[in-house]
Amino acid sequence: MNFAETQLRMLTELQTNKLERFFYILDFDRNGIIEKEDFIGIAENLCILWGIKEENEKYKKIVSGFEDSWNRFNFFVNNNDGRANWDHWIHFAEEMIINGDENLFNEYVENYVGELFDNFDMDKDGYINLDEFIDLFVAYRIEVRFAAKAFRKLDLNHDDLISRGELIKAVKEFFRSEDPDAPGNWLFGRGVLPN
Ligand SMILES: [Ca+2]
Ligand SMILES: [Ca+2]
Ligand SMILES: [Ca+2]
Repeated sequence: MNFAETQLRMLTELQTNKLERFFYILDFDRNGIIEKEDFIGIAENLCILWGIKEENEKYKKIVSGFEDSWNRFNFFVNNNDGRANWDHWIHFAEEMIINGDENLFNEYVENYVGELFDNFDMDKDGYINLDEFIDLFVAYRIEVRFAAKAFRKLDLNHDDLISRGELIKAVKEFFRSEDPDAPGNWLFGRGVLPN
């Protein structure tokens, strides 16, 4: 291994930009820290969107799904510290997402995509359709006007469904790609952010 290969790759501006957006989306109450309450807030938002009342069994199921997501996020990103600030997140991203072991990165992405399917593939057909994708945008309070375009970008084979494989590719590109034209940049709307 030569010296260049042992150097940590630095985050590019585009990657930082996308990681910032991801942080912003997860920090549901916008207090600059990602905590369990943010994940619960997103779950509750979804329940309101789907008209599911608190006394309904489904409500508990959705909230506990997001609790599981939080537990995994907390485990991966901040060693179960209970809260992740921007420094935690960017440190994790640089070490694990950009420079990390390929197998761990793949595991992280597959876990994450599994969560998205658990939480948003409402009809359990193994695909995310446009309606389900719009729900994801609404739940995370992403500007919905970008949802249809983002959906078309991520639907690589144009069958009007996002498959698990397509979503895995999108998440990988979202986290890692330095290419401003990568379709995965659209995972959470509007491609490359203007500065
Ligand atoms: Ca927060
Ligand atoms: Ca579905
Ligand atoms: Ca497709």
